[in-house]
Amino acid sequence: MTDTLTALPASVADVFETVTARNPHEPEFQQAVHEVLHSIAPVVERHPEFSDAGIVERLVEPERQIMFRVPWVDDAGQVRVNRGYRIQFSSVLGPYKGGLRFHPSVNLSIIKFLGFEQIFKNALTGQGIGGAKGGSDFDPHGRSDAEIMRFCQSFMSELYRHLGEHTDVPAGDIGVGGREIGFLFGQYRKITNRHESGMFTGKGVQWGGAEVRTEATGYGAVFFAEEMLRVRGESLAGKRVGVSGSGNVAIYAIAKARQLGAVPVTASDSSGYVVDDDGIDVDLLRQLKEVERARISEYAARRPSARFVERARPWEVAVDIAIPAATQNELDEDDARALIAGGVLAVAEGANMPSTPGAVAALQEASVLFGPGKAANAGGVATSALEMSQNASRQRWSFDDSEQKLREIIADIHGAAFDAAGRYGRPGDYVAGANIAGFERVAHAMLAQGVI
Ligand code: NDP
Ligand code: 2IT
Repeated sequence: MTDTLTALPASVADVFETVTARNPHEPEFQQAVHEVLHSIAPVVERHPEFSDAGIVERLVEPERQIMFRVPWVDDAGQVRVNRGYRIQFSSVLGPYKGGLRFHPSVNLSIIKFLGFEQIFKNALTGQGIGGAKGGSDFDPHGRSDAEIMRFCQSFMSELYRHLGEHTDVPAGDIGVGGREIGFLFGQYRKITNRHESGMFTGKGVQWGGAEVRTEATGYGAVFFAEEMLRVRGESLAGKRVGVSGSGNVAIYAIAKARQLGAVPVTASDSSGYVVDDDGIDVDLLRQLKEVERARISEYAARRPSARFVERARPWEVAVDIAIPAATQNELDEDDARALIAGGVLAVAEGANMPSTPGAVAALQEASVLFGPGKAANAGGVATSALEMSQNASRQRWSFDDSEQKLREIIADIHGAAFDAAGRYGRPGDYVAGANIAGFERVAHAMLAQGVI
């Protein structure tokens, strides 16, 4: 966490005090909870029945937390041990649903912040899915396919007992893409002796995966930006777009921005960023990142119009629209001020919690349209839910139909967030609106289902 958190209204301050006391070494989790509590305080004040039923107190405590050993053998024959996690946060609206992240920075705080965010994001999709997240501190970078397979098999050998199409349905996240999902799904199938397609989403389209799931998060973030711009009578055509990251979300945000007539000019990874005023070449980026698993500097080495800036973040490049799509807290207040100075109109978060609280405040004060991750990147999990329903009914939808459905879902989420912000006297504040709209759905369901 890079900023100090502001004081909260009395209606939610006690809950936050309990959260910090009970989870003292979890800054990212505290940051995510703080933002939601700040937004929903007026809702809690308007609904005394929520307080009577302990809705918020229950919501900030995961239903179940699973941590486990993941032993595996590397190519040199050495035994390695990682730690695995699955935080099953809320199942009030449906089976637990949320991705798995493999990255060396993974710890309990990171997985809990992601699982907490997922509750409200999934509620916003309106598709009957609960909130969860999991992963491991395993680093896939530089590992052979055989090592990745052995790790995934070991990870699933423990996690399988907690999963199932009606219980808990994982998907990808940082470090977990098509290759990892294949190995994880295969091991689940082997152990359980069931071809239970709907127990994992993001599967290959040849073996139960849905069209557009791969593209959905990035496409959805661009659609969300388009929706916000429309409110101001603007469009994407001709706009310069700054994207961070060069993984699943970033690649397909760049691709959709180009298709809609914008000019995506940056991409990055943990080593630095590239800027390409001719517009990022999507085919080259996909070849480098999806096939060769190369570093981003290689893009500039192969593309004359691009240059590589080492150990820096792309927010110093002037753009009209910014789409952070790498990781949490990657856009701080100084970055926000640089974007504002460069004339940014809108920020749509492709990643989860990429903007620090100070950055969000600076952008909103400058009247920059700000789409928070739980609304702007919900297209991924929404399309996961479409995959689950196709698996359950043994249907296959076309790419075009699926993309059209994604567009409609994003428009609905934008509408729900916009409307909730207006109802609570915060017009245009999509952070408040998304938190309130998601919370309302969860809180009413919790009230109806009793103290469990
Ligand atoms: P990928 O693993 O495909 O790509 C991650 C990208 O972000 C890589 O370019 C990576 O660079 C960079 N990155 C990761 N960690 C860091 C870091 N600590 N510092 C700098 N760069 C970093 O992941 P995704 O594209 O799937 O996920 C990106 C974000 O989007 C995450 O916040 C994720 O939670 C969120 N998200 C993903 C969804 C999905 O469907 N995949 C859905 C909704 C949100 P490097 O290779 O150098 O590490
Ligand atoms: O953060 C997210 O929403 C994801 N990583 C996708 C979750 C999912 O189950 O598709």
